[in-house]
Amino acid sequence: MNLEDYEAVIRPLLSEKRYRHSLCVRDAAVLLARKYGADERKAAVAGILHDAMKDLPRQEQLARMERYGVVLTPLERSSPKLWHAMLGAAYLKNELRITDPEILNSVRFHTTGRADMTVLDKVLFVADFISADRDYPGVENMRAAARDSLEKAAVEGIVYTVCDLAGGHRPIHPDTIAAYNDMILKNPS
Ligand code: DGI
Ligand code: FE
Ligand code: FE
Repeated sequence: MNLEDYEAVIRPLLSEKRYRHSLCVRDAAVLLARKYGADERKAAVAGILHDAMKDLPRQEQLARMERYGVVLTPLERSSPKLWHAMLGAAYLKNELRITDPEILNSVRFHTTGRADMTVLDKVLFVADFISADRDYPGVENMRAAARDSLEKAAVEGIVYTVCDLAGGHRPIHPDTIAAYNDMILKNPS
């Protein structure tokens, strides 16, 4: 399938707002890939598709995870916002027949991060924070960090996520903790 086909695939799955978000993440991911040396086409595919399952009702997300053999830990079951990343990767593999492990992993870990993130993982992770549709306090700082260093921007992103989750007394996924520790150990400040 080409990129336009993937756009057509997600259009009926997503709200207008999230469809626009997906195209903005695609654009941001392609620019970051060009700047930091990831495969631009893989970045485009991952960007377009990363939230493909996000707007499905929870019951349908659960049903599809069952169908694709995605097994949830108790923490994952209790955090529905994590589902669309794991389910998204399984959907790309099972329905869209995408076999490239780099694309599948970047989608799978776009919400939590993970230890030893690849350049493509970080490209998608950071693109999701700085895409043109994002408008949160501090987004300009994230955009500036991303112009300066992909690592720095990824650290800022994971620190924000960990602080936000802990501040809200929400569970933090082991992959998020692993991403945080790995990045802090590699980028001491
Ligand atoms: O899908 P998007 O909204 O574009 O962005 P995303 O996939 O990064 O999802 C962000 C949401 O995921 C946000 O509400 C916080 C939640 N989240 C991220 N990491 C964790 C998490 N939730 C839990 N419980 N644990 C995590 O480690
Ligand atoms: Fe997402
Ligand atoms: Fe997103």
